[in-house]
Amino acid sequence: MRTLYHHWLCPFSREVRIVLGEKKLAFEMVVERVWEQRPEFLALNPAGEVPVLVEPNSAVLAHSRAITEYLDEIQPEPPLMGGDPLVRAEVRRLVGWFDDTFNRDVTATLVGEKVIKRQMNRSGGPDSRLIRIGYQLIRQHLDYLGWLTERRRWLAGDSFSLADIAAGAHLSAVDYVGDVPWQDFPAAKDWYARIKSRPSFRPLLTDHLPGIPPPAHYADLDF
Ligand SMILES: N[C@@H](CCC(=O)N[C@@H](CS)C(=O)NCC(=O)O)C(=O)O
Repeated sequence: MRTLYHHWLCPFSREVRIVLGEKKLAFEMVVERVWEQRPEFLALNPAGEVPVLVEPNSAVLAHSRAITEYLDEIQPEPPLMGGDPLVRAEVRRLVGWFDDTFNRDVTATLVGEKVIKRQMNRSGGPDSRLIRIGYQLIRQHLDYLGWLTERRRWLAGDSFSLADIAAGAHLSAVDYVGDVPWQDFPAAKDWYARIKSRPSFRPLLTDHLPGIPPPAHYADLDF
């Protein structure tokens, strides 16, 4: 069996879960408390980060981009990278945008400060200055997302791709903590409604972290 080491609100792990769902590849999940730095886990990934995917033949893959592109190569249907080199470059740019820029500006500040810090029992409460910055910056990102979807059917062009998956994974983690001002950004909201209704996305909507329930609209397709 294929095994994914993950953490519930880790956007990078969520990307891999969605890709496995799109590709209809069966897998089991193991929650890894990365902050414990278990020697057995460090032996799988010396970076000490989730996601890590262990294949049925025991091959070990680490890093979300390495894993998602690998899965797209071994299971080409449905294609998630685009066939044209220019489209592939745009898919990669946008995956980088969400995994690097959006993550730094929004996911790491809102989800990181409010939930992950608490789970890791790190000293000190959430940094309210960082959270305020996250609230400001998410508005710019939602504006950009809406701008893209008003010009293209999906984020990188005509087809659903890893770019939509990366954006959906990050936004779903932020939505779990109730911090996405969807009502002010109707174009981004329309795009997210389409993402939410995909079967590959449904399992994420049933996630419930012990002691940290999601807001009511989190799993609602008509939010
Ligand atoms: N660039 C990596 C980032 C993965 C990452 O940051 N994972 C976080 C959880 S979302 C982690 O495992 N952090 C471990 C730690 O901070 O000790 C990827 O795309 O896979």
